Amino acid sequence: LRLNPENVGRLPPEVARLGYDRDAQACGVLHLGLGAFHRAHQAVYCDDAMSAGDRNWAITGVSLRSPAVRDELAPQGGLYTVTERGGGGEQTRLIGAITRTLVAPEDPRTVVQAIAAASVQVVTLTVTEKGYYAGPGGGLDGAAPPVAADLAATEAPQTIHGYLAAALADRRAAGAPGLTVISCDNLADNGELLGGLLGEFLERRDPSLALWTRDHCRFPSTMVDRIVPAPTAEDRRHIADQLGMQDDAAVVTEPFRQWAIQDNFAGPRPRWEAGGAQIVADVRAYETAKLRMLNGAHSALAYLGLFKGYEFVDQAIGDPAIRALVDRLMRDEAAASLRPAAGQNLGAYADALLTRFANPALHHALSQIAMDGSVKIPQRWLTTLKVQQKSGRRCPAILEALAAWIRYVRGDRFEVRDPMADRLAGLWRANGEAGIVAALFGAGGLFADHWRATPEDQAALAEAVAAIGQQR
Ligand code: CS2
Repeated sequence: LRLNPENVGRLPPEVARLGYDRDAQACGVLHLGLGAFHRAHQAVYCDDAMSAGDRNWAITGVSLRSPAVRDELAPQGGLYTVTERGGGGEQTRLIGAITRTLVAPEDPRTVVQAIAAASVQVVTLTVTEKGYYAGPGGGLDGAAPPVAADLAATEAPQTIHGYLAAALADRRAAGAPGLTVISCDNLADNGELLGGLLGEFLERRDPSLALWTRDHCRFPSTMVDRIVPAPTAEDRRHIADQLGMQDDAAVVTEPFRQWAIQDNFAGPRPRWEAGGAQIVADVRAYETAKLRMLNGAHSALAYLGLFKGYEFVDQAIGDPAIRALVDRLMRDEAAASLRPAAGQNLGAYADALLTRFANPALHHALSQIAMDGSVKIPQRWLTTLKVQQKSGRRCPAILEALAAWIRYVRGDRFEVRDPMADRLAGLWRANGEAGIVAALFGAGGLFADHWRATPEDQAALAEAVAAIGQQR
Protein backbone atom coordinates (compact mmCIF):
# COMPACT_ATOMS: atom_id res chain seq x y z
CA LEU A 1 0.00 0.00 0.00
CA ARG A 2 1.42 3.40 -0.99
CA LEU A 3 0.50 6.80 0.42
CA ASN A 4 -1.66 8.72 -2.09
CA PRO A 5 -4.83 10.89 -2.11
CA GLU A 6 -7.12 7.81 -2.32
CA ASN A 7 -5.89 5.95 0.73
CA VAL A 8 -4.87 8.91 2.87
CA GLY A 9 -7.90 8.17 5.08
CA ARG A 10 -6.31 4.89 6.11
CA LEU A 11 -3.37 6.56 7.86
CA PRO A 12 -3.31 5.90 11.61
CA PRO A 13 -5.10 8.55 13.68
CA GLU A 14 -1.86 9.79 15.31
CA VAL A 15 -0.71 11.22 11.98
CA ALA A 16 -1.78 14.87 11.84
CA ARG A 17 -3.98 15.58 8.79
CA LEU A 18 -4.23 18.59 6.46
CA GLY A 19 -6.34 21.51 7.65
CA TYR A 20 -7.40 22.63 4.16
CA ASP A 21 -8.98 21.43 0.95
CA ARG A 22 -5.99 20.60 -1.16
CA ASP A 23 -7.82 20.34 -4.48
CA ALA A 24 -9.10 23.90 -4.13
CA GLN A 25 -5.66 25.55 -3.90
CA ALA A 26 -3.92 27.29 -6.79
CA CYS A 27 -0.11 27.24 -6.95
CA GLY A 28 1.10 30.54 -5.55
CA VAL A 29 4.62 29.37 -4.86
CA LEU A 30 7.14 27.88 -7.22
CA HIS A 31 10.07 26.12 -5.62
CA LEU A 32 13.40 25.30 -7.27
CA GLY A 33 15.37 22.43 -5.69
CA LEU A 34 13.05 19.76 -4.34
CA GLY A 35 15.30 18.16 -1.73
CA ALA A 36 14.49 16.92 1.76
CA PHE A 37 15.25 20.33 3.27
CA HIS A 38 12.52 22.06 1.29
CA ARG A 39 10.03 19.34 2.11
CA ALA A 40 10.75 19.67 5.85
CA HIS A 41 10.97 23.46 5.88
CA GLN A 42 9.33 25.90 3.42
CA ALA A 43 6.66 23.37 2.39
CA VAL A 44 5.69 22.90 6.04
CA TYR A 45 5.31 26.67 6.46
CA CYS A 46 3.07 26.83 3.35
CA ASP A 47 1.07 23.93 4.74
CA ASP A 48 0.64 25.80 8.04
CA ALA A 49 -0.42 28.97 6.21
CA MET A 50 -3.12 27.11 4.29
CA SER A 51 -4.24 25.23 7.41
CA ALA A 52 -4.65 28.64 9.05
CA GLY A 53 -6.99 29.69 6.26
CA ASP A 54 -4.65 31.47 3.86
CA ARG A 55 -5.55 30.31 0.34
CA ASN A 56 -3.79 29.39 -2.90
CA TRP A 57 -0.28 28.86 -1.67
CA ALA A 58 0.21 25.37 -3.02
CA ILE A 59 3.68 24.72 -4.40
CA THR A 60 4.89 23.66 -7.81
CA GLY A 61 8.13 21.87 -6.98
CA VAL A 62 10.90 21.73 -9.56
CA SER A 63 13.94 19.45 -9.46
CA LEU A 64 16.71 21.06 -11.44
CA ARG A 65 18.57 17.83 -12.18
CA SER A 66 17.46 14.43 -11.07
CA PRO A 67 14.01 12.86 -11.48
CA ALA A 68 14.42 10.99 -8.15
CA VAL A 69 12.22 13.19 -5.96
CA ARG A 70 9.54 13.56 -8.63
CA ASP A 71 9.49 9.78 -8.94
CA GLU A 72 8.93 9.54 -5.19
CA LEU A 73 6.31 12.29 -4.97
CA ALA A 74 4.29 12.03 -8.18
CA PRO A 75 2.86 8.51 -7.54
CA GLN A 76 1.74 9.89 -4.15
CA GLY A 77 0.00 12.88 -5.72
CA GLY A 78 2.61 15.04 -3.99
CA LEU A 79 1.63 13.84 -0.49
CA TYR A 80 4.32 12.88 2.02
CA THR A 81 4.92 12.82 5.73
CA VAL A 82 7.33 14.74 7.96
CA THR A 83 8.43 12.98 11.13
CA GLU A 84 9.98 15.01 13.92
CA ARG A 85 12.37 13.17 16.20
CA GLY A 86 13.61 14.62 19.45
CA GLY A 87 14.06 13.73 23.06
CA GLY A 88 10.30 13.35 23.46
CA GLY A 89 9.85 10.64 20.84
CA GLU A 90 8.37 10.93 17.41
CA GLN A 91 5.60 12.92 15.78
CA THR A 92 4.37 12.55 12.22
CA ARG A 93 2.24 14.86 10.11
CA LEU A 94 0.97 14.76 6.56
CA ILE A 95 2.08 17.54 4.19
CA GLY A 96 0.00 18.40 1.14
CA ALA A 97 1.46 21.71 0.02
CA ILE A 98 3.31 20.35 -3.00
CA THR A 99 0.66 19.70 -5.62
CA ARG A 100 2.75 19.56 -8.78
CA THR A 101 6.26 18.29 -9.47
CA LEU A 102 8.46 18.92 -12.50
CA VAL A 103 11.94 17.82 -13.56
CA ALA A 104 13.67 20.67 -15.35
CA PRO A 105 15.85 18.80 -17.86
CA GLU A 106 12.86 16.70 -19.00
CA ASP A 107 10.77 19.68 -19.99
CA PRO A 108 12.46 23.06 -19.59
CA ARG A 109 9.69 24.96 -21.40
CA THR A 110 7.03 23.72 -18.95
CA VAL A 111 9.20 24.83 -16.04
CA VAL A 112 9.58 28.32 -17.54
CA GLN A 113 5.81 28.48 -18.05
CA ALA A 114 5.19 27.34 -14.49
CA ILE A 115 7.39 30.15 -13.13
CA ALA A 116 5.65 32.60 -15.45
CA ALA A 117 2.13 31.46 -14.41
CA ALA A 118 -0.02 34.39 -13.28
CA SER A 119 -1.01 32.63 -10.02
CA VAL A 120 2.66 32.44 -8.91
CA GLN A 121 3.72 35.28 -6.64
CA VAL A 122 6.72 33.81 -4.87
CA VAL A 123 9.69 31.73 -6.02
CA THR A 124 11.70 29.99 -3.30
CA LEU A 125 15.05 28.28 -3.88
CA THR A 126 17.09 25.58 -2.16
CA VAL A 127 19.67 24.84 -4.83
CA THR A 128 22.72 24.57 -2.51
CA GLU A 129 25.65 26.97 -2.46
CA LYS A 130 27.03 25.84 -5.78
CA GLY A 131 23.75 26.49 -7.59
CA TYR A 132 24.29 30.26 -7.52
CA TYR A 133 27.50 30.37 -9.56
CA ALA A 134 29.18 33.09 -7.58
CA GLY A 135 32.77 33.54 -8.75
CA PRO A 136 35.75 33.95 -6.43
CA GLY A 137 35.39 37.75 -6.38
CA GLY A 138 31.68 37.47 -5.48
CA GLY A 139 30.27 38.32 -8.94
CA LEU A 140 28.65 35.95 -11.41
CA ASP A 141 30.96 33.16 -12.59
CA GLY A 142 30.26 33.75 -16.27
CA ALA A 143 33.00 31.31 -17.23
CA ALA A 144 31.26 28.34 -15.60
CA PRO A 145 30.06 26.27 -18.58
CA PRO A 146 26.36 26.13 -17.53
CA VAL A 147 26.28 29.92 -17.04
CA ALA A 148 28.08 30.53 -20.31
CA ALA A 149 25.58 28.25 -22.05
CA ASP A 150 22.62 30.09 -20.50
CA LEU A 151 24.09 33.46 -21.46
CA ALA A 152 24.30 32.30 -25.06
CA ALA A 153 20.98 30.47 -25.46
CA THR A 154 17.49 30.93 -24.08
CA GLU A 155 16.11 27.47 -24.85
CA ALA A 156 16.66 24.68 -22.30
CA PRO A 157 18.27 26.62 -19.47
CA GLN A 158 20.69 24.87 -17.12
CA THR A 159 20.99 27.30 -14.23
CA ILE A 160 18.62 29.17 -11.91
CA HIS A 161 19.66 32.34 -13.72
CA GLY A 162 18.66 30.92 -17.09
CA TYR A 163 15.29 29.74 -15.79
CA LEU A 164 14.47 32.95 -13.95
CA ALA A 165 15.54 35.08 -16.93
CA ALA A 166 13.31 33.14 -19.34
CA ALA A 167 10.34 33.24 -16.97
CA LEU A 168 10.74 36.93 -16.15
CA ALA A 169 10.85 37.73 -19.87
CA ASP A 170 7.57 35.83 -20.29
CA ARG A 171 6.01 37.65 -17.33
CA ARG A 172 7.01 41.02 -18.68
CA ALA A 173 5.65 40.12 -22.14
CA ALA A 174 2.35 38.96 -20.62
CA GLY A 175 2.02 42.05 -18.44
CA ALA A 176 2.11 39.78 -15.36
CA PRO A 177 3.34 41.13 -12.03
CA GLY A 178 6.92 40.64 -10.86
CA LEU A 179 8.01 38.02 -8.34
CA THR A 180 9.40 37.80 -4.86
CA VAL A 181 12.40 35.48 -5.23
CA ILE A 182 13.63 34.01 -1.96
CA SER A 183 16.95 32.23 -1.58
CA CYS A 184 16.73 29.66 1.22
CA ASP A 185 20.34 28.54 0.99
CA ASN A 186 23.08 28.98 3.60
CA LEU A 187 24.84 31.94 2.06
CA ALA A 188 25.62 35.31 3.60
CA ASP A 189 23.18 38.02 2.46
CA ASN A 190 21.52 35.40 0.32
CA GLY A 191 18.84 37.72 -1.08
CA GLU A 192 21.23 40.46 -2.04
CA LEU A 193 23.59 37.88 -3.47
CA LEU A 194 20.90 36.28 -5.64
CA GLY A 195 19.50 39.62 -6.78
CA GLY A 196 23.01 40.78 -7.65
CA LEU A 197 24.02 37.63 -9.55
CA LEU A 198 20.75 37.46 -11.48
CA GLY A 199 21.00 41.19 -12.17
CA GLU A 200 24.46 40.68 -13.65
CA PHE A 201 23.21 37.77 -15.74
CA LEU A 202 20.32 39.86 -17.09
CA GLU A 203 22.57 42.87 -17.80
CA ARG A 204 24.60 40.63 -20.04
CA ARG A 205 21.68 38.95 -21.74
CA ASP A 206 18.89 41.51 -21.83
CA PRO A 207 19.59 44.87 -20.14
CA SER A 208 15.99 46.04 -20.45
CA LEU A 209 14.85 42.93 -18.57
CA ALA A 210 17.41 43.74 -15.88
CA LEU A 211 15.69 47.11 -15.45
CA TRP A 212 12.21 45.57 -15.41
CA THR A 213 13.33 43.05 -12.79
CA ARG A 214 14.80 45.78 -10.61
CA ASP A 215 11.46 47.61 -10.72
CA HIS A 216 9.12 44.63 -10.33
CA CYS A 217 10.91 41.92 -8.32
CA ARG A 218 12.26 41.66 -4.78
CA PHE A 219 14.94 39.40 -3.30
CA PRO A 220 14.53 39.26 0.47
CA SER A 221 17.31 37.72 2.52
CA THR A 222 16.40 34.83 4.80
CA MET A 223 17.77 32.75 7.61
CA VAL A 224 16.53 29.18 7.27
CA ASP A 225 17.19 26.60 9.93
CA ARG A 226 16.23 23.00 10.39
CA ILE A 227 18.48 19.97 10.50
CA VAL A 228 17.20 17.56 7.87
CA PRO A 229 19.34 14.49 7.27
CA ALA A 230 19.07 12.71 3.95
CA PRO A 231 16.51 9.98 4.72
CA THR A 232 17.96 6.48 4.90
CA ALA A 233 16.37 3.22 3.76
CA GLU A 234 16.10 2.33 7.44
CA ASP A 235 14.13 5.56 8.13
CA ARG A 236 11.78 4.75 5.24
CA ARG A 237 11.18 1.23 6.54
CA HIS A 238 10.47 2.53 10.03
CA ILE A 239 8.05 5.19 8.73
CA ALA A 240 6.27 2.60 6.56
CA ASP A 241 5.78 0.46 9.67
CA GLN A 242 4.32 3.40 11.55
CA LEU A 243 2.05 4.51 8.70
CA GLY A 244 0.91 1.07 7.65
CA MET A 245 1.76 2.15 4.12
CA GLN A 246 4.79 3.10 2.08
CA ASP A 247 5.85 6.74 1.84
CA ASP A 248 8.79 7.02 -0.55
CA ALA A 249 9.05 10.78 -0.04
CA ALA A 250 9.01 10.73 3.77
CA VAL A 251 11.41 13.04 5.59
CA VAL A 252 12.72 12.77 9.12
CA THR A 253 13.86 15.89 10.96
CA GLU A 254 14.35 17.55 14.33
CA PRO A 255 11.43 19.31 16.10
CA PHE A 256 13.18 22.69 15.83
CA ARG A 257 12.60 24.96 12.86
CA GLN A 258 13.18 28.62 12.21
CA TRP A 259 12.65 30.98 9.30
CA ALA A 260 13.44 34.67 9.46
CA ILE A 261 12.59 36.58 6.29
CA GLN A 262 13.49 40.15 5.45
CA ASP A 263 10.32 42.19 4.97
CA ASN A 264 10.88 42.93 1.31
CA PHE A 265 8.16 41.51 -0.95
CA ALA A 266 7.09 42.37 -4.49
CA GLY A 267 3.44 41.43 -3.92
CA PRO A 268 1.24 39.03 -1.97
CA ARG A 269 2.90 36.27 0.05
CA PRO A 270 1.76 33.34 2.19
CA ARG A 271 1.04 34.06 5.82
CA TRP A 272 4.05 31.98 6.86
CA GLU A 273 3.81 33.51 10.34
CA ALA A 274 1.09 30.90 10.90
CA GLY A 275 3.93 28.37 11.05
CA GLY A 276 6.11 30.60 13.21
CA ALA A 277 8.11 32.41 10.52
CA GLN A 278 9.42 35.82 11.54
CA ILE A 279 9.10 38.67 9.06
CA VAL A 280 11.75 41.17 10.13
CA ALA A 281 13.36 44.37 8.91
CA ASP A 282 16.88 42.92 8.94
CA VAL A 283 17.87 39.26 9.09
CA ARG A 284 21.61 39.79 8.82
CA ALA A 285 22.49 39.37 12.52
CA TYR A 286 20.56 36.06 12.66
CA GLU A 287 21.84 34.85 9.32
CA THR A 288 25.53 35.44 10.08
CA ALA A 289 25.20 33.94 13.57
CA LYS A 290 23.62 30.85 12.05
CA LEU A 291 26.24 30.51 9.32
CA ARG A 292 29.28 31.04 11.54
CA MET A 293 28.02 29.20 14.63
CA LEU A 294 25.66 26.40 13.53
CA ASN A 295 27.03 25.73 10.07
CA GLY A 296 30.60 26.53 11.13
CA ALA A 297 30.32 23.98 13.93
CA HIS A 298 28.69 21.48 11.58
CA SER A 299 31.55 21.60 9.10
CA ALA A 300 34.08 21.24 11.92
CA LEU A 301 32.19 18.20 13.24
CA ALA A 302 32.12 16.74 9.74
CA TYR A 303 35.84 16.85 8.88
CA LEU A 304 37.22 16.27 12.37
CA GLY A 305 34.64 13.56 13.05
CA LEU A 306 35.25 11.68 9.81
CA PHE A 307 39.00 11.51 10.49
CA LYS A 308 38.25 10.08 13.92
CA GLY A 309 36.12 7.37 12.37
CA TYR A 310 32.67 8.68 13.26
CA GLU A 311 29.68 8.48 10.94
CA PHE A 312 27.04 10.76 12.50
CA VAL A 313 26.89 14.21 14.10
CA ASP A 314 25.73 12.97 17.50
CA GLN A 315 28.73 10.61 17.67
CA ALA A 316 31.18 13.38 16.82
CA ILE A 317 29.73 15.83 19.36
CA GLY A 318 29.90 13.02 21.93
CA ASP A 319 33.69 12.94 21.56
CA PRO A 320 35.03 15.11 24.40
CA ALA A 321 37.92 16.58 22.41
CA ILE A 322 35.73 17.46 19.42
CA ARG A 323 33.02 18.84 21.67
CA ALA A 324 35.49 21.12 23.44
CA LEU A 325 36.82 22.35 20.12
CA VAL A 326 33.34 23.01 18.70
CA ASP A 327 32.40 24.84 21.89
CA ARG A 328 35.42 27.13 21.51
CA LEU A 329 34.79 27.56 17.81
CA MET A 330 31.23 28.73 18.43
CA ARG A 331 31.78 30.93 21.49
CA ASP A 332 35.33 32.27 21.44
CA GLU A 333 35.74 32.56 17.70
CA ALA A 334 32.42 32.72 15.78
CA ALA A 335 30.27 34.51 18.37
CA ALA A 336 33.15 36.83 19.18
CA SER A 337 33.25 37.88 15.51
CA LEU A 338 29.58 38.94 15.49
CA ARG A 339 27.74 42.07 16.45
CA PRO A 340 24.52 40.70 17.99
CA ALA A 341 21.19 42.41 17.40
CA ALA A 342 19.22 43.73 20.36
CA GLY A 343 17.92 40.75 22.32
CA GLN A 344 20.07 38.21 20.47
CA ASN A 345 21.76 35.95 23.03
CA LEU A 346 24.64 34.13 21.36
CA GLY A 347 25.61 32.19 24.49
CA ALA A 348 22.12 30.70 24.74
CA TYR A 349 22.23 30.03 21.00
CA ALA A 350 25.46 28.03 21.39
CA ASP A 351 23.91 26.04 24.27
CA ALA A 352 20.86 25.20 22.16
CA LEU A 353 23.03 24.15 19.22
CA LEU A 354 25.05 21.72 21.34
CA THR A 355 21.79 20.09 22.40
CA ARG A 356 20.52 19.91 18.83
CA PHE A 357 23.77 18.35 17.59
CA ALA A 358 23.52 15.68 20.29
CA ASN A 359 20.05 14.49 19.13
CA PRO A 360 20.67 10.74 18.86
CA ALA A 361 17.54 10.00 16.83
CA LEU A 362 18.48 11.99 13.74
CA HIS A 363 21.39 9.99 12.26
CA HIS A 364 22.72 13.05 10.48
CA ALA A 365 25.62 11.79 8.35
CA LEU A 366 28.90 13.70 8.60
CA SER A 367 29.55 12.86 4.95
CA GLN A 368 26.42 14.83 3.98
CA ILE A 369 27.76 17.96 5.68
CA ALA A 370 31.28 17.38 4.31
CA MET A 371 29.97 17.73 0.75
CA ASP A 372 30.76 20.91 -1.21
CA GLY A 373 33.16 22.28 1.39
CA SER A 374 34.81 24.65 -1.08
CA VAL A 375 31.57 26.64 -1.37
CA LYS A 376 30.64 26.30 2.31
CA ILE A 377 33.78 27.17 4.25
CA PRO A 378 34.05 30.76 3.00
CA GLN A 379 30.89 31.94 4.84
CA ARG A 380 31.24 29.38 7.67
CA TRP A 381 34.90 29.82 8.66
CA LEU A 382 36.89 32.17 6.45
CA THR A 383 34.83 35.28 7.23
CA THR A 384 35.28 34.63 10.94
CA LEU A 385 39.03 34.20 10.43
CA LYS A 386 39.16 37.45 8.47
CA VAL A 387 37.12 39.45 10.98
CA GLN A 388 39.15 38.14 13.90
CA GLN A 389 42.44 38.69 12.11
CA LYS A 390 41.54 42.37 11.68
CA SER A 391 41.26 42.64 15.46
CA GLY A 392 44.52 40.77 15.93
CA ARG A 393 42.86 37.61 17.29
CA ARG A 394 43.66 34.08 16.26
CA CYS A 395 41.17 31.24 15.91
CA PRO A 396 42.88 27.98 16.88
CA ALA A 397 39.68 25.92 16.79
CA ILE A 398 38.77 26.99 13.26
CA LEU A 399 42.37 26.44 12.15
CA GLU A 400 42.21 22.88 13.47
CA ALA A 401 38.98 22.24 11.57
CA LEU A 402 40.35 23.93 8.47
CA ALA A 403 43.39 21.65 8.60
CA ALA A 404 41.06 18.65 8.61
CA TRP A 405 39.28 20.03 5.55
CA ILE A 406 42.59 20.62 3.77
CA ARG A 407 43.61 17.03 4.48
CA TYR A 408 40.16 15.80 3.46
CA VAL A 409 40.22 17.35 -0.02
CA ARG A 410 43.44 15.55 -0.84
CA GLY A 411 40.95 12.88 -1.85
CA ASP A 412 42.88 9.79 -0.77
CA ARG A 413 40.91 8.95 2.39
CA PHE A 414 37.30 9.82 1.59
CA GLU A 415 35.26 10.32 -1.53
CA VAL A 416 35.23 14.09 -2.07
CA ARG A 417 31.96 15.38 -3.49
CA ASP A 418 32.72 19.00 -4.28
CA PRO A 419 32.55 21.16 -7.43
CA MET A 420 36.28 21.85 -6.90
CA ALA A 421 37.27 18.25 -6.06
CA ASP A 422 39.54 17.83 -9.10
CA ARG A 423 41.14 21.21 -8.73
CA LEU A 424 41.86 20.66 -5.04
CA ALA A 425 43.32 17.19 -5.63
CA GLY A 426 45.43 18.72 -8.39
CA LEU A 427 46.74 21.39 -6.02
CA TRP A 428 47.70 18.66 -3.57
CA ARG A 429 49.59 16.77 -6.28
CA ALA A 430 51.39 19.90 -7.45
CA ASN A 431 52.30 21.27 -4.01
CA GLY A 432 52.41 18.31 -1.65
CA GLU A 433 52.02 18.55 2.09
CA ALA A 434 54.79 21.16 2.26
CA GLY A 435 53.05 23.59 -0.08
CA ILE A 436 49.31 22.95 0.09
CA VAL A 437 48.56 25.50 2.83
CA ALA A 438 50.23 28.33 0.92
CA ALA A 439 48.58 27.24 -2.32
CA LEU A 440 45.18 27.62 -0.66
CA PHE A 441 45.59 30.48 1.82
CA GLY A 442 48.94 32.12 1.09
CA ALA A 443 49.38 35.19 -1.13
CA GLY A 444 47.68 34.46 -4.46
CA GLY A 445 46.26 31.23 -3.03
CA LEU A 446 42.98 29.76 -4.28
CA PHE A 447 41.01 31.12 -1.29
CA ALA A 448 43.17 34.15 -0.51
CA ASP A 449 40.34 36.50 -1.62
CA HIS A 450 38.33 35.20 1.32
CA TRP A 451 41.08 35.01 3.90
CA ARG A 452 44.86 35.22 3.75
CA ALA A 453 46.72 33.31 6.44
CA THR A 454 49.58 34.97 8.33
CA PRO A 455 52.88 33.05 8.41
CA GLU A 456 52.02 32.04 11.99
CA ASP A 457 48.62 30.64 10.93
CA GLN A 458 50.17 28.92 7.92
CA ALA A 459 52.63 27.17 10.20
CA ALA A 460 49.85 26.10 12.58
CA LEU A 461 47.78 24.80 9.65
CA ALA A 462 50.71 22.90 8.15
CA GLU A 463 51.46 21.25 11.47
CA ALA A 464 47.83 20.25 11.99
CA VAL A 465 47.51 18.92 8.42
CA ALA A 466 50.53 16.69 9.00
CA ALA A 467 49.17 15.49 12.34
CA ILE A 468 45.81 14.52 10.83
CA GLY A 469 47.67 12.58 8.16
CA GLN A 470 49.14 10.43 10.96
CA GLN A 471 45.78 9.64 12.55
CA ARG A 472 44.48 6.10 12.34
C1 CS2 B 1 24.55 21.49 7.11
C2 CS2 B 1 23.23 22.23 6.89
O1 CS2 B 1 24.72 20.06 5.24
C3 CS2 B 1 25.20 21.04 5.82
O2 CS2 B 1 26.18 21.64 5.38
O3 CS2 B 1 25.41 22.29 7.84
O4 CS2 B 1 22.45 21.63 5.94
C4 CS2 B 1 22.44 22.37 8.20
O5 CS2 B 1 21.98 21.13 8.67
C5 CS2 B 1 21.28 23.31 8.07
O6 CS2 B 1 21.73 24.54 7.58
C6 CS2 B 1 20.55 23.48 9.40
O7 CS2 B 1 19.64 24.52 9.29
